[in-house]
Amino acid sequence: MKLLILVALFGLSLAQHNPNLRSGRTSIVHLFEWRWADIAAECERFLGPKGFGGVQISPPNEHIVLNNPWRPWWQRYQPISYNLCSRSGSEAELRDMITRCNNVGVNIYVDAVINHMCGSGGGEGTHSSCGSWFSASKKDFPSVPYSSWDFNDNKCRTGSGEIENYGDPYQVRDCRLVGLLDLALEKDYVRGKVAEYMNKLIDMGVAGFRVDAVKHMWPGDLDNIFRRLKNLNTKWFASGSRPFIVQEVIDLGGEAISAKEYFNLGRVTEFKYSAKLGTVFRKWNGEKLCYTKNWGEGWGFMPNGNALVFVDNHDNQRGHGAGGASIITFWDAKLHKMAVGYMLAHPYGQTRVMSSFRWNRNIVNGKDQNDWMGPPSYSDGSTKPVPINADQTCGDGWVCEHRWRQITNMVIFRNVVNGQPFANWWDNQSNQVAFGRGNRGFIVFNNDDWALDVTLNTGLSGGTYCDVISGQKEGSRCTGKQVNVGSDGRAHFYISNTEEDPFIAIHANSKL
Ligand code: QV4
Ligand code: CA
Repeated sequence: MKLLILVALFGLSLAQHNPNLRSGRTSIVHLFEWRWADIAAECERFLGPKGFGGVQISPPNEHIVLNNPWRPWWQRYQPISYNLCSRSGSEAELRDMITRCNNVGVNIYVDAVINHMCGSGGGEGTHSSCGSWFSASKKDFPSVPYSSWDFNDNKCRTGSGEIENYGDPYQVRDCRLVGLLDLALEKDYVRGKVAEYMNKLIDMGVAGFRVDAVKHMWPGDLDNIFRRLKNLNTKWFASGSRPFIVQEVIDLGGEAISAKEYFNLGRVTEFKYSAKLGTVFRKWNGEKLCYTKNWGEGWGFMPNGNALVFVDNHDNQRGHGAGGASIITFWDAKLHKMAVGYMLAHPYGQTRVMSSFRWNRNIVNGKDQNDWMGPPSYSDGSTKPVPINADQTCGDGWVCEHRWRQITNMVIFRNVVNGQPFANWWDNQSNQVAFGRGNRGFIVFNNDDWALDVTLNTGLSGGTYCDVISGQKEGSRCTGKQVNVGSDGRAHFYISNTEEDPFIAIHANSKL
């Protein structure tokens, strides 16, 4: 009996590591600050057909609306209630998006902000995305409802009520993160309200959650909440499917709280991956691409089955949350394409691609003065739609990295090589490396300051392949480079270091 219970509990926790991706799809894209109507259209016209597995959306719940600074992106990380009207749209639009994305095989993952409500200095009134009245000073949020009893202030022991020392796990969990009113998640009532919110989304058809600020919540409280979650909606998912859980824990080492405290509850964001990949591609601190032969657990990253990996995220791309100068974003387009290509070719982790908006970046003494700027919007503060140009890129300040040919084609590459082992590694003891995935795909990088000119064993069957970086296969021809693989699996590669994209990728489905 005891054994049975153990097996059941273990099974439950492992299930929450599964992103529930459908039909050979492997990657998630974060459509940061997109409107629900645009995501629905993007699922149908692009993400579904191109093999994307899912979308991480911005927080869908009611949030504070701020004037100073003007409508910052981070106002959505200050909940006012669990009503589903936000800067991205109404509840009806959210429901329509979830349905339409599910119908084309694309999952929706919700960014769940459950550690706190708005900042203590958030004022009083109806400056909220659904117009609900609230009072930050009285800790009164009648639309949930939460009252002052539902917050942690008595539990927090610091003089300021703020987290003052990240070396003290009690402060980190029980005090306010940058002034944000900290919820008492030990209370059955609060747990119930949070679970009710998440279960409503599960019933609407979402596949899981990116849970915000997990370091600031006790694993035991989260365990209790996650156990209250329903199985996924059987209209789209196999019966008994558990919601996927990605926990945001920034653990670069050296803090009191480590990522592994949360491993049994779901996956965890691996921030070391983002920081290290940046240093490697930038060749900082003596790093070289050849040192990534044992990339993954060999670099001290968490176990493969626990990791959610990314090149950059919405915080570190603008210097928030463990954002260092090494992080590679769309602002460094050439390096970004290579780093994302590397991530998508490599078997380690569940991959997430960032899709950003442009802002007026203005770095003074290492700090971006405009790191607060929200998405492209009209003068009334409402978010602009995402227009699609004739060449399939996006307009109006939407970067759409996921639509860059090199990145889209690597999302497809990852689907094609899914389940294949890491194979046929080669390096020049510097920044030229190559590796394959079984007999299904092969990729070659030149991040040195000289040309790459070498014949390599690709592991692929003989034939002519289209490089999916410089172009792709269209009908019976390649729009970019061609690679001839001999019957012995060997192929010659030449990549000039001055090329716009100094890497080549070929796979089973890009064969002529
Ligand atoms: C200010 C002062 C405080 C003061 C407070 C008083 O700085 O010292 O106590 O006023 O009210 C914004 C402002 C911040 C302000 C706060 C409260 O930037 O200056 O405090 O609001 O009004 C995002 C942004 C934050 C933003 C927050 C809420 O990054 O700048 O704060 O949203 O709007 C740690 C965590 C990690 C976190 C990361 C950024 O361990 O969990 O920092 N990452 C997640 C999200 C992130 C989000 C939050 C957590 C909070 O990914 O986007 O923060 O939900 O590493
Ligand atoms: Ca907390």
